[in-house]
Amino acid sequence: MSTHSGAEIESRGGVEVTKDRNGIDQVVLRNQRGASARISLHGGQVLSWKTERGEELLFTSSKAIFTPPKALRGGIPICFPQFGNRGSLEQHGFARNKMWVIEDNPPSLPNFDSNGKSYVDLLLKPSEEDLKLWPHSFEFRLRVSLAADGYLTMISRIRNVNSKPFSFSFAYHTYFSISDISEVRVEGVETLDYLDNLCHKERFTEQGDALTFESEVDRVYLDSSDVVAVLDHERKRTFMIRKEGLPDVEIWFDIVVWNPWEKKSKTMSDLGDEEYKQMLCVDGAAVEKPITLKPGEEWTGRLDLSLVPST
Ligand code: TA6
Repeated sequence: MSTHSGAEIESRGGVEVTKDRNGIDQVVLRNQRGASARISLHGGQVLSWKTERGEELLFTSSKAIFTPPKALRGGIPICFPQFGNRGSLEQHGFARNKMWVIEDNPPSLPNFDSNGKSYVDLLLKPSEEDLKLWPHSFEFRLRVSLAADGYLTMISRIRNVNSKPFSFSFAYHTYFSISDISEVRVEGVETLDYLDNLCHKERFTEQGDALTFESEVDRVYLDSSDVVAVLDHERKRTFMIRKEGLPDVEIWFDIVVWNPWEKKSKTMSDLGDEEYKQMLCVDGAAVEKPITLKPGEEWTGRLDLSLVPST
């Protein structure tokens, strides 16, 4: 893995490479006010996103398994080349279980303003083993950045290098840390159709004003607006989730909402029995309409997460 020189790290403001308990590289981004984000090269997974007061905004299970190749339960696992369970690939694809590298001299991204942002560019390419599983030559560049105001941005650029056309589904599988599932509601999915994973992906239309939680929820909301809010009444704060997709904006529009609730939590060895109360997954995703890339084509999926005070 290539790393940046100390001077270059300093010049980019607040990017540091450390190691976790297994000796796997992690990148810590800091902004000038003390907010931070921590990304593991295992899976390109954001493990932590903290406010300038050091508050952790992402959920990590107390029973998380920190040994590869299993993805750690929490943070923001990258689900690619599939979200869900289909064919020979493991659930949610292999990208979150692979080692990524830090990319040197990244090609400049369009409209990327680095004022006050610290960032890292990670790269995943298929190994020979991966190509046996999924015979498509791709390059997946992930830029994670932390802005001066604490916004966390993830930009995924997936290119079909020279393979025949391929299709993929995708998700930023985001585990938000919440006070209690009974105190939370999701706004921005009202009146949308959704596929209910608890009813064999049957299609329903959401009624009512905001989504609240009284039991297990596992839904893919379709063609969502590009802003969704997760309001935590107890903590008087709201997570804002903004998505943008290029070139075909309408593809990058699904929102996955998942809480396993009590019964399913008890079946999950890497989640505490009661921890479903402190987590909620609200994922920017492209699930219903997989993305197809011809040779040389590239798809960009951007996600901006921010935290705003709310009553
Ligand atoms: O819809 C979200 C979901 O597919 C749920 O069905 C549940 O399986 C969750 O993802 C977690 O999946 P994972 O493979 O991370 O345990």
